[in-house]
Amino acid sequence: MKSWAWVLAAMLGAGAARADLIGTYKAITLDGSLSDWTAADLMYDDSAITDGDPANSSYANIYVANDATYLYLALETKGSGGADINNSYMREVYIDADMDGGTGFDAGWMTGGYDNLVQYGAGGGSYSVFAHAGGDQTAWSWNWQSLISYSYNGSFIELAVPLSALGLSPGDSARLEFHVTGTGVASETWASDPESSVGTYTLGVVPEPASLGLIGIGALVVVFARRRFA
Ligand SMILES: [Ca+2]
Ligand SMILES: [Ca+2]
Ligand SMILES: [Ca+2]
Repeated sequence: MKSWAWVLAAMLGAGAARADLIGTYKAITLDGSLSDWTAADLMYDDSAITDGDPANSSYANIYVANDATYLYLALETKGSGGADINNSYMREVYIDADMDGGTGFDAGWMTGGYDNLVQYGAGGGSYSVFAHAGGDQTAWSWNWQSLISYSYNGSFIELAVPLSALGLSPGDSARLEFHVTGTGVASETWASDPESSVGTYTLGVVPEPASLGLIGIGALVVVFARRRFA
């Protein structure tokens, strides 16, 4: 009884959390280099991304991290030359910043309700974050919030989106969907999961000092000792 319950819990956990990510708190250098990203920052891998056409409009991996100022996104494209902002492709990231499907953009099937839209590309003309205007959720109506910072090199794009434009702070959660469209795109790229299971990114918090961790372990030892001798 105990063992099959454990197996079931493990299976449910593995199935439910594929694109969810507990973020790492760190500053990313926008230099078009993958060197400051690790596997722990990988939110969507190839299996969780529906490939678009042409290949270099689509993604192999999407990484996410944050500090107290920025949400950092790394978009690793397939093929070659896809990262260049001067491509005709429009790269979009949708953010349900309040975790409420009843607010923000919903094309009619988006259970997320996306409060913010990040756009990059479109022949070099787009590098901004917008907020949904509110009201009719199906209306493609957005208010400009801020420019974003970006860097690209070969097949790698790094973006820094100001948290102030998203109303997010470390410890908050937000659902992230993505999309590639624009001139030259024959087939659009989206998250491959059903919209209802689009991944949730929980913003990383500043790591606690080691001394606090040791105090915590000490407290556990005291509790354990008291139980033993009670
Ligand atoms: Ca970098
Ligand atoms: Ca894929
Ligand atoms: Ca929302």
